[in-house]
Amino acid sequence: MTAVDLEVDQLNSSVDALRRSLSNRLMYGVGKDAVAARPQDWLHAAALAVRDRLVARWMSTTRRQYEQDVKRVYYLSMEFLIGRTFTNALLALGIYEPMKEALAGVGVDMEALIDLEPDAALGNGGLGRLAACFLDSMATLGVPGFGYGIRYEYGMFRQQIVDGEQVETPDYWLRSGNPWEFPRPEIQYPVHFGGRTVQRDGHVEWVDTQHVNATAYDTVIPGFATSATNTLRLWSARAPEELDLSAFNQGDYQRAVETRNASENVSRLLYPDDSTMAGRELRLRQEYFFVSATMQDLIRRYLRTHSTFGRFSEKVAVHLNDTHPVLAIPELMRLLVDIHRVPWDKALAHVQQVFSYTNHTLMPEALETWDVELLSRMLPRHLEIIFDINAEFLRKASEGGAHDPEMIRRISLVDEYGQRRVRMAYLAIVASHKVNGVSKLHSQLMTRDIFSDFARLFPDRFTNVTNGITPRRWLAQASPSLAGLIDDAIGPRWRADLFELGALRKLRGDASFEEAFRAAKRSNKVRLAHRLAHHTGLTFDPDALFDMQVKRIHEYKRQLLNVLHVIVRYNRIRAEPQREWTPRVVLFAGKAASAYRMAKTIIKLINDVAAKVNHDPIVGDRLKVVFVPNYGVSLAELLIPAANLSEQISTAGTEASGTGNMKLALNGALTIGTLDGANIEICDSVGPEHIFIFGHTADQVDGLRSAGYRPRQFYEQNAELRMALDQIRTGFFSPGDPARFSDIFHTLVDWGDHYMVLADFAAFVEAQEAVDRRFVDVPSWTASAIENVAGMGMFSSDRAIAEYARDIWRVKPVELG
Ligand code: 26V
Repeated sequence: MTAVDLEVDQLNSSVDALRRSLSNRLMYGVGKDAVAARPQDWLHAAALAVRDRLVARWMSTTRRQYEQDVKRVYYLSMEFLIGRTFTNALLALGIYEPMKEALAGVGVDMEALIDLEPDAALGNGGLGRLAACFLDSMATLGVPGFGYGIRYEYGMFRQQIVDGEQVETPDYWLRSGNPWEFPRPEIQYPVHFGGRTVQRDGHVEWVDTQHVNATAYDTVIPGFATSATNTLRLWSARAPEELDLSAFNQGDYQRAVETRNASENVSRLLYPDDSTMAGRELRLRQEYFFVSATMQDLIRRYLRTHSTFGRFSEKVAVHLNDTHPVLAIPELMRLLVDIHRVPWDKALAHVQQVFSYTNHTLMPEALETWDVELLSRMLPRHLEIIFDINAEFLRKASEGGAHDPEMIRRISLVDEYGQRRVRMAYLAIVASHKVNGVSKLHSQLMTRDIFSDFARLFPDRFTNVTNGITPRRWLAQASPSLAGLIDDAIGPRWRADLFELGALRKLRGDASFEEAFRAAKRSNKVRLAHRLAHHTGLTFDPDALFDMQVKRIHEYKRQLLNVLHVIVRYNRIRAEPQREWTPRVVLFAGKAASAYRMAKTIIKLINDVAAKVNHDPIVGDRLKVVFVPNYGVSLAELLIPAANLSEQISTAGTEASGTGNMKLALNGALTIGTLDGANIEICDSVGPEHIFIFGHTADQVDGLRSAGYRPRQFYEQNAELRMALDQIRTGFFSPGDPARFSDIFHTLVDWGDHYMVLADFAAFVEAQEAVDRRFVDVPSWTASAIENVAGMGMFSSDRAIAEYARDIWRVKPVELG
């Protein structure tokens, strides 16, 4: 490597310079003449022109980090739900308008191009989107952070609705190439599987393995209004050159190629299930694949500037986004002890100082455990290391007073009841210095319930960092109308300091601001109504209340509670069509895990109810129900700014935080919600008079459950509820197949109603009536909507990342000078 300074063109971002870049990139980057260029080609050229402008910043940030020998954060996540990059990058660089003009100058409409970009949908839901918001905030704050994950060829499936049912189609998002990534074929690490361990000269060797290579693809993550950038490095599997040469030499060319393909399957697809721990072998391979490459890469980077591991924990922080990357712990131990010959005790001390872990769910069925037998076949050395960590942990725990054998069995990293399994969350806790939940309530419940033994053993280890969202994507980008209005009112600084939104409170009672606020909101509703009209054939009154529940379909999120209210409202309108009704459009969107039967039945029910309601002439514009297909980041950017009401109605104690709740409130929707997850903190921030809270609290849920919950009593005692449930049971919404929804009925009425839908039903309907009354009081609703926006300061992911940086990672921003 030589160290001369490159003589490169300094790229400015005037309209003229951008227009030249567009032409250059179309011709030299895409290889097309203007006469032959399709819109796709222009998008590609425009993306390259933008990327060029990020690269200079990227190089200089990386140099600075290197010169200052900064502590780096490695954010390990199986999922990064990035969405589109084009607009985001334009806004970060402050060149949205000049680029629009430059494109217009070559005869291209930028708005049309924007919609051609496929989403990078490398995640299921909240956990993956949180990782993407965190990357944005780390870059914006100048925190030297690297995202590490998998470059799935197939992201989250596309959802179509056919006859009211979810149909999944593969999402081959790389079809037209990905202009944002830099392939790094020279950065490649072998990742081994299988084999056995042997002792040699007092050291363990892992031998007779098979391996696949992990190769790096880098994406620049720009910070907003700063020249700081970070890197997202995603690994892709490549079969080693020599793989199955033996078959090749025997003339079996096809088998050789097939074996190569099979070994590359490890980075083929994102598992689209965020509800159950499915326990698939390929999933475990994925988890090990990406953490092994990542640990090798970070050690290489550390050793470029250090000759011993003495300062390892001063320079490295590794964050585990849930347990999916937990194998990074035994992998780092293996690399330190077996390869770099660091003594076990020192290595374990390093590991405990560098690792931290975020838990994202209390649901037992989503907590990862892996079969010991499977681990012993796939990763025998790692299993030994886990056993050794466990033995040491249990020895210390019993020295510290945990003598009770029942307690030892409970806290063991290995579940010995039945088939032996490794409890990945326990491994994460034992080997990390900090463990956090994602909202105040979640962090409390985590230490009170699922991790209570560990919270007693390591009280200082547990903490809370309430989630946040990036205001750049979720307000500036998603709602230019509202963002522009806020700029006019209080200036543009809220983008980098969301607490600035508090200044909107000064405009309380300012009639012209309130009027403009309503107009901005209305324009977003019109924008959405246009798109929906296009593919539903229905028309929507933009002055109706837009009521939204947009999130994964899960029983605990209680889309069923929402549907029951819709049915009751429908019955009421039919019973008294002459009464004044507050017109509503109830929107649902979300994907169901492909194997989650009940979630899929819920989608079908929503669509059957929608068909009935929307075509009932008595109802007219007073109630419309829509299931918008294929929820994802880009659709969320269209839906959320158009919402008046945000449905956050999970059973208290089940939603770890929620982040959709924050996105909707930031866009001026009022929340109807339970005291669950971050709803509680949203209520504290905006004030109880600006939110509709209903239902059992987490403690009351526990109380009801232990007192013996009898859902049938609610069914029997509430006539409207009974009518709605009977309509579901008897085929009122599915006359061609009357038994279609009988399982829904029985789940709620006879089989225990685990998520206590019926227990919260009456309170929910009452809260919805309060919503109706408020909405028609236009000044009062507007004032509350503005209070919601004004109160969202603390829900910026910048605040969350600042807390992680200070309390958990102990890193400082890079100095850009
Ligand atoms: C779970 C699982 C289970 C095992 C294997 C595959 C897999 C993949 C994804 C998940 C995700 C479940 C955890 C999750 O997304 N939690 C959500 O995290 C958000 C960010 O902290 C939070 O706002 C949501 O409340 C929480 O449900």
